[in-house]
Amino acid sequence: MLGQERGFAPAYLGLGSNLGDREVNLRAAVAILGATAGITVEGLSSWYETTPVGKTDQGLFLNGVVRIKTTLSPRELLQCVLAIEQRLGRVRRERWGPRNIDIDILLYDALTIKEPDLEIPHPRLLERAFVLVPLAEIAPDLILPDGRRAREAVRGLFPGQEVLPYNGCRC
Ligand code: X6L
Ligand code: MG
Ligand code: MG
Repeated sequence: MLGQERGFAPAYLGLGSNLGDREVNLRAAVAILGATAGITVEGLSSWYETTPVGKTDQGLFLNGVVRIKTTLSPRELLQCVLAIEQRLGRVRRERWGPRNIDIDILLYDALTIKEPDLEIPHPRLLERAFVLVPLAEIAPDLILPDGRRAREAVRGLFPGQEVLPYNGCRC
């Protein structure tokens, strides 16, 4: 391939919601991603109900991970996920506070980017059970930034961070 041309790059996105109908919010984000030019959804984890990390006095999250292939550059992909958050009505109130939808770029091919508003791989990927568990579900052999496979990274993880399979709302 020549010059800037990249073809389809694999990327992994983390999804999270702890406001409103969490499952509807996550599904809407996946649907919009799949309908976006330059993005193909290749895989989707189960949903996991997870205890909040960082700011702990808020509702339980639903988290999941989606695998895409994309012709968008990392920066175009960032613009795209921010636009999807906007379209789904995300309002940024306090830092680390409750949100109806959060879409984070976890990995983009083998790229490393360190810019103020865009860090890939996601800088806290390896510390977050709510990201690693769904990632390991859909990509157990994926090599992480520390050289381990995803399936290795989830073992013996953070006793404090609960990540439970979500079987749907029974109300
Ligand atoms: C010390 C200080 C240790 C801060 C950890 C961790 C901060 C995670 C922010 C931290 C710290 C975050 C989600 C969440 C958030 C989510 C669950 C964040 C940003 N997003 N908890 N907390 N799922 N379970 O998607 O990730 S806020
Ligand atoms: Mg996040
Ligand atoms: Mg985010």
